[in-house]
Amino acid sequence: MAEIFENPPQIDAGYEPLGAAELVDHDGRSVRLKAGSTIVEVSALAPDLFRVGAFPDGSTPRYDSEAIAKQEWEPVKVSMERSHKEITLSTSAATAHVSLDPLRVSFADASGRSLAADDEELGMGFSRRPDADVFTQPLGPSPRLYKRREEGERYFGCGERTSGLEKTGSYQIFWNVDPPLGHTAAFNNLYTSIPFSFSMTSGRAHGLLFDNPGRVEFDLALEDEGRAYYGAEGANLVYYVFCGPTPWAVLDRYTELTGRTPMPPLWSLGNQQCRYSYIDEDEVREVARGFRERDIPCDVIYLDIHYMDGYRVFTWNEERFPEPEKLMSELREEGFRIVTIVDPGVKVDENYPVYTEGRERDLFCKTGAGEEYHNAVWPGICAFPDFANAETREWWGANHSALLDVGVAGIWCDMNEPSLFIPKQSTMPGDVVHPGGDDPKFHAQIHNAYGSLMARSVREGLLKLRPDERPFVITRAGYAGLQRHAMQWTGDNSSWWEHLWMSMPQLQNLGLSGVAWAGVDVGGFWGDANGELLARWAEFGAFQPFCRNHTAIGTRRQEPWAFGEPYESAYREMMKLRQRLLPYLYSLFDECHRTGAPILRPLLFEYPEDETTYTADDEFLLGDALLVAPITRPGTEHRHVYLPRGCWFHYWTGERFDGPAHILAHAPLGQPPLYVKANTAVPMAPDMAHTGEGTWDPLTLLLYPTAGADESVLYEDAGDGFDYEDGEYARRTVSCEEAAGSVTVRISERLGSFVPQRQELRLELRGFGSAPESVEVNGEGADSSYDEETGTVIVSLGETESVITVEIVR
Ligand code: MIG
Repeated sequence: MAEIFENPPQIDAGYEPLGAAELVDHDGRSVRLKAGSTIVEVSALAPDLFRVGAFPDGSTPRYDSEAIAKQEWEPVKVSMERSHKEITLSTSAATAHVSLDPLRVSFADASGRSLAADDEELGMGFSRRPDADVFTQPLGPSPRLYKRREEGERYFGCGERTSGLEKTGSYQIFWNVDPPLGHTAAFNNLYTSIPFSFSMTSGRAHGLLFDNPGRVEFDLALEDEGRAYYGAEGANLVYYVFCGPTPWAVLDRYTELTGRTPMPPLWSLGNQQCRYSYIDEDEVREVARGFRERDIPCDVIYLDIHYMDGYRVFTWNEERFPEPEKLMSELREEGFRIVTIVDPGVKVDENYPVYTEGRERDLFCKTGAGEEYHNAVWPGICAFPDFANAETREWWGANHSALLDVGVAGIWCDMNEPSLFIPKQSTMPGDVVHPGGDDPKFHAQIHNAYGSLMARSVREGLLKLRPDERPFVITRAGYAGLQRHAMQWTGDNSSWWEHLWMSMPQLQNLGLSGVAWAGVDVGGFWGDANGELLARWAEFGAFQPFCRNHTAIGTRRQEPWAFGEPYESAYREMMKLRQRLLPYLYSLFDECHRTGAPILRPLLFEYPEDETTYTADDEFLLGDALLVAPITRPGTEHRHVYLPRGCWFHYWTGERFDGPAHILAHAPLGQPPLYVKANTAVPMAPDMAHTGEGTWDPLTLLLYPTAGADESVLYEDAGDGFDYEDGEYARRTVSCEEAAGSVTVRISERLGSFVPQRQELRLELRGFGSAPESVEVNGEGADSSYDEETGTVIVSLGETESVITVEIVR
């Protein structure tokens, strides 16, 4: 694995930038040029989205890719201008400048700001030196792209990474591996590769997706170099530029191109518990009982590899799990669902139908000599499905009936980099062949897509097996666009304080790279946690889009109660808070599903004009209403918190802060620094042991009114199934405005045909110094109360579909 530690020289001897070009063709959105033997196409796909493709063998442009969900774009109004030196393509929002001699491409947004401009000298082109030292087969000319770093440009994104939020000046490798234990800053690539750089330049955002599922490298521009490098080993050069200028606009367009996060089943947002492994039925029952007896919310328990018969996928170990169906239906009564792990390796075993069928139908990867490719993983010698083949994906998906038929609720895709045992923690050699039906490829050409293709096959399979349920698929490996198929967890972190901190930049950069539905193992996987670390981790984990506690074989127990008090109580309170926040979290998933906006988001996403946020990677926003700043050091109850502009209220004490401000927060165990933005309603459910225990009745809208105005959105639907796609949802906007001591809360009419089953909608208005003078609902006297001790006004409302206006005079 030595190559992941070495940064190869940026400009290799075989590199030749493209020279002079001439126009050969154009249509309503594209120009096609020829530079030497290379065909280059520049297209406006949408007003703020351009695509550039360069095809060195002069072939017809091709853009099919596992990353791309949308190939056909609506017509876009483009005006083309042409001189002997330059062609420009202008939309209502941006311009592509194509200068012809030499061929260089640059972009500008509507304000004229230059972005993603080719480096004058190095531009784009191909290196014709075969990279024979990395792969045994030459992959043809290697694409290289050099972009100017604009003054003040800072880089983020890049998907799942180690280290901090900002990536400026770093060298990023995109090559999916099962990395060595530690996940330290000494290397940056992990299990998933998203070759997408997200830039901020003086408050304005843009992005660049370098679409190549083979090995990709970025050099994100040291200041003195003034340029960024994007390169791959072989294949055509294809990239997309998202002109922004807001972070919202970049993510919206990026996820329109690469696909949006599907709506999750509500149960999968509940607390989840895992261990490698809960070894048999008794242990699973005992863990489930542990949650209910201790009143700690939990919805899901995982079965890791020991549930299988000799690690054969799609089988059950009859000694450990003699009656899986009974187990799962009993657990279901208690509000637990079971998710099982599935690895890609299929044991080579003549008496194992999954293997013999895959072999007979020719669905496995091959060696260059045409033999079935074998390597060792948990089951021993295995064959590996060729997920690039649609027939394989269908077959693999259908095999999940063995799990779903007995009641498994979701599927956990592991080891899908793929990770192999020979040599230890290696991956497939680049010259393994994916026959791919009739489109054979070397593994090196599609390596980073293997995990996504597996996840895709599982999602599609689950949709066929249970068409009325939203699939729950969790994956370790993937490529750009993986959010369409699965949610991502960040693999084998360690029970270290450093990894508790790193979870934040990791999830924030994933969110900036389209993967909003993600989470890290709470408590850490490798090594032993301790009570304080585990409880502090829960204080962070409760706010993740995905909240699962997991730990490795041979480590100390890590269930919430493993270390006794006071840690157990702190863990309980955090999971109760998460459970109560589900209406808020679910509303954020709806927003993400429609717009690509991250759920757990960096401050810069909301406050791009504030450059202090660019390095604030030990705190984050959940939606726009909650700011969380977890404690990530042992033995400390205080930390620095940066609050951006606006007015913030400390959730536990009600103390008010006016940002921008640097403050010292006090955070005793069980009370992580959590701030609520003024005038932004946070919808909250009642206490429940699991998501299915009851309806959200009453639904509380938590609000801290203050002079000014803001609003938020409440989204509800059945929590599973697809009726929401036919309008069966309920969406309303809650605005809150205060002027001259008078607070107006307006709950808009309910959009959509879903009718929430509840009696009461409750306003909880905090931060009152004394009982309000008057409270009126729709102009009439209201059912309200005031709690002197907490300064809280409670207004009880009925659930109606029409507008509700509440007026409170302080
Ligand atoms: O070689 O299935 O990241 O979560 O518990 C280790 C056993 C394989 C790696 C996963 C981890 C899982 C473990 N797996």
